[in-house]
Amino acid sequence: KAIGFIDSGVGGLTVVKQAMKQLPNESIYYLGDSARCPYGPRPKEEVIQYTWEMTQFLLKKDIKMLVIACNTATAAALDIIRERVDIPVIGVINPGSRAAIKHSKNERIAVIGTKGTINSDVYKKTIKDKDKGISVISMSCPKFVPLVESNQYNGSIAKKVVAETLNPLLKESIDTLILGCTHYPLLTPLIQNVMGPCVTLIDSGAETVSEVSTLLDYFRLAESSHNKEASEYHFYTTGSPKLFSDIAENWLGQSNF
Ligand code: DGN
Repeated sequence: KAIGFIDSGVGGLTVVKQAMKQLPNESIYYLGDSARCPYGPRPKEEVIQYTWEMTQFLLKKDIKMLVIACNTATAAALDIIRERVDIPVIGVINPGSRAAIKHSKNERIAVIGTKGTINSDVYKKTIKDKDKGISVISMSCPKFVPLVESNQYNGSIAKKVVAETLNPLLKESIDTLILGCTHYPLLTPLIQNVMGPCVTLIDSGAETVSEVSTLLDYFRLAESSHNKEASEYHFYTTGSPKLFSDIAENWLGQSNF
């Protein structure tokens, strides 16, 4: 059985990339809802409905675990999806928050994400819940996702947009920045360049996959290494297959999408 990953578009591929690296014996089903991306500005009820529709699609593939590889969908729908299905469901917000707390030395963390994620205040609540002393500065970056979805994430326009958007964060003396949207790791070189080498970027994908790995062991769902050759990857998009495969090939370094 495979692990299912869902996202509003190509962003969840940043989590899949970590899964391919950390869990090479596991098969993957991925669904990206690029036709309805971005989810960020949509009302919560709509995000819940779309997340449920994606979940139902992957349940038909007989998955053993579901990763909501989208912060906006995690913020809106994680609890509801968990109630509705009988397989383990993992979101990206808790693992990212934990990693940020672990890394920050000066206890000043910023989180960037979509309007939906930032307005929900979920990162602030999750971090404060674990450590009240930490300051959390939040900022939405609505221009970032369209750059990634249109495969323009490393050109000169992206460079300018990232520099202008993140400029207000430079005066905040943060030492840790959570990439609170799974699309943002594709912009990592540009974001790191603006923030400087003293700021650690947290990509919740890697942390999320560590959590997936622990849960696979706990529920005795992990595939054995004998299955390594048998691991299969299946990708679906509601949007343009060509655009999806261009981005996926480039990002995952594999062909045949
Ligand atoms: N990748 C999604 C996230 O992590 O929030 C959001 C993309 C979007 O729909 N704007």
